[in-house]
Amino acid sequence: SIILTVFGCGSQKTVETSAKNKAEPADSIQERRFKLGVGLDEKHSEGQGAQKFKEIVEKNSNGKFNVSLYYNNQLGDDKQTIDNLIGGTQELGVISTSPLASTVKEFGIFDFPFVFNNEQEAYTILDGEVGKTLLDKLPSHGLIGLGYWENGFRNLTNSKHPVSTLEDFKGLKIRTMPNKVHLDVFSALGANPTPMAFSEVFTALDSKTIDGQENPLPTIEIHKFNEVQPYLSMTNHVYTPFIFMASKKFWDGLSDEEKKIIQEAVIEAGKYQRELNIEQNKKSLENLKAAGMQVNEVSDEEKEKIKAVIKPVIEQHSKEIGEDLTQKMYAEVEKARKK
Ligand code: TK8
Repeated sequence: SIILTVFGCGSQKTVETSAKNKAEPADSIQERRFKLGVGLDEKHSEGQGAQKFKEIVEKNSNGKFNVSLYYNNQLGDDKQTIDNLIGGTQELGVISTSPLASTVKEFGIFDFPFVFNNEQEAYTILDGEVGKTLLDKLPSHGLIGLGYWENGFRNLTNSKHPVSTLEDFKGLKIRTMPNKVHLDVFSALGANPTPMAFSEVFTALDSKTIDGQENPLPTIEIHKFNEVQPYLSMTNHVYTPFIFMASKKFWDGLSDEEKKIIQEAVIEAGKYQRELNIEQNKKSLENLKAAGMQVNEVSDEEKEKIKAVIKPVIEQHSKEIGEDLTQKMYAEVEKARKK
């Protein structure tokens, strides 16, 4: 940027102009290399979305930006990613919103079970006012929220028995994400929840340290959980968003034009990622069945029992997070349903 020396009021001040005031706009895109880390495999829609992001950003910066992609938590698990971004050792990352709730508690509203009936409802809330309110809470923590991608509706797998009733949860040692709402929900169901980083789950399942885990179908298939988990229960108990974040330390050093290129690519690649994820979700169910997993549905009647048991847990968390925000989310879901 340009340093101007301003004379006035008898004092001499130095003013730094922002890049957008510069005479040559082309100069506001500099040659940059940055890292984007994602938790899941290259084959998963998250990995594919990251590739799409790289393509768009490199093209729209006329080749000035160079994005290095890291899959499978190579730069660290979700919690580590948050620290890396805050510290500025990693520029960009995609994680589930759930582990972010220990940094910004309001993200916990997306861990409330059975809020959304389908992906479209989730998009309305995430891309609307509620989603934006939450993104706006990140900069004061050294993070920039650029948009929501999709992890998706979670289903339960385990090695003991089919889970089709409330009773069936009792005593199951289930890995949860590091997140208070998830922990309390599975405790209320009578399970024995163990929070654990995603990268440790396969080994823990394989060695029977834990009985089960819950994740969207594409993760269960692509990360081969079916090889160590015979039972899949279609609980669809909660929708987990992915959040695409930047390090504030990195972001603050970018020109407006550079920020725009990255921001727009997050949204465009996100559209692609969400569509692909819905396709992968459908295909994964067929593939998991074909691979021999025993799949069962959970009846609406049992789901009502489950909801009743976890109701006090959600009420407690709503109070801690803030009733205004939770009420707003429910109101927006109702509005989306009426459309
Ligand atoms: C991957 C995680 C994963 C999440 C989990 O980094 O931890 O189970 O569902 O997708 O974000």
